[in-house]
Amino acid sequence: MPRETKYHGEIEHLQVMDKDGKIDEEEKPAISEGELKEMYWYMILTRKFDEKALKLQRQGKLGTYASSKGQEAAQVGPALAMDEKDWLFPSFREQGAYFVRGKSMIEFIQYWRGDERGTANEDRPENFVISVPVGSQIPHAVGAAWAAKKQGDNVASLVFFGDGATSEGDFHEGMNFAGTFNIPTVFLCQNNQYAISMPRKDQTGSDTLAQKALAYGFEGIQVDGNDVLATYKATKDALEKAREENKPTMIEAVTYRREDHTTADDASRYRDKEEVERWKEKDPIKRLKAYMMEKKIVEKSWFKEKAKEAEEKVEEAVDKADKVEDQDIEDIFQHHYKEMPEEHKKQLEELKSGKRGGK
Ligand SMILES: Cc1ncc(C[n+]2csc(CCOP(=O)(O)OP(=O)(O)O)c2C)c(N)n1
Repeated sequence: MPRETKYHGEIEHLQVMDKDGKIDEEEKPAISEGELKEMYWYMILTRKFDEKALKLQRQGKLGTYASSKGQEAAQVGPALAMDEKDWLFPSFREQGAYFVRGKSMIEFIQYWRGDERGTANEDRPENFVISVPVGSQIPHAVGAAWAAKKQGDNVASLVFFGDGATSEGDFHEGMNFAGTFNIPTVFLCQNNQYAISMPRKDQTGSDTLAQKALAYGFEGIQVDGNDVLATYKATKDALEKAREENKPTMIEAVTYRREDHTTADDASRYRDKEEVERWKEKDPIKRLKAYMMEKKIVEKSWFKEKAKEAEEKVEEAVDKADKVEDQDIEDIFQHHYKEMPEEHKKQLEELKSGKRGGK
């Protein structure tokens, strides 16, 4: 006799807006025209930043960079659904979410130039630092939400990670803890179809990634990750449930990484152009534009103006980042230990004396 489970193995797939911008009115979240404009603005800003960052990297003016092209809706929608005091735990590809949360582009450029001051978040600790180790931010997000719950703060944490991270122990530990102890965390998996060169189908035998939540005793939902209304709605609902009922949720945002994994990668070696072209058709920015045009929310010229404004903002940030003074060499040794170990002191002295290079 098969044992009945709570979810009967079914995973909901939410789409509010199709690839042509047509809306399912029943699923549409309560959202104002101003909020729609905000969504568009952050998506176009993220796209323009991305384009510029790739150029800077090619010119040798930025270190490695992980593009978010095509994933803007999967980042901007959830970030806009958050309350100011909710905790954000990004990985390394969430510029869209960061910009919504007020992270400056200047700091972001600094970070990708290897300047750790770019991660400074003393003024907004709820915007956690970038996590490059895959999945390590997941237990952090659960821990922060657990602490918040114990303190009686009515906040939730939201953690971004990729499809590849679902194979990491940290993912399973975080999910298990959240399910067991009713932790208010929203697990937002951007399934962008690849973990560097590894396609999603080779990552796991599960039909969906969202269904992994069921094994941990909480809800998993799949959304069209290129539909900003769907990502917004699913995240808003999940965050409310987290804050009000202390229940975690996993959201799988199905999307596509249109560029290389990072600037150190060449995706043409493992996927064909046709696939990339197919996903281009589902562009998240194009579809929101189509919807806004159809509903006559703005004039056609508005989109051009916003694109131009975004380009100007990005250029301005690059100019300012170029003028930031180099960091002090001692900064390399900060934040590791409360007290600097002898070996580090020795290395610092050597650096200062020029024996090891540096300034
Ligand atoms: C613990 C760990 N293992 C391996 C790596 C090398 N690495 C960097 S990104 C990446 C793939 C991540 O794929 P995914 O989680 O799907 O996120 P995406 O890059 O697609 O956004 C790997 C294996 C790493 N940074 N950390």
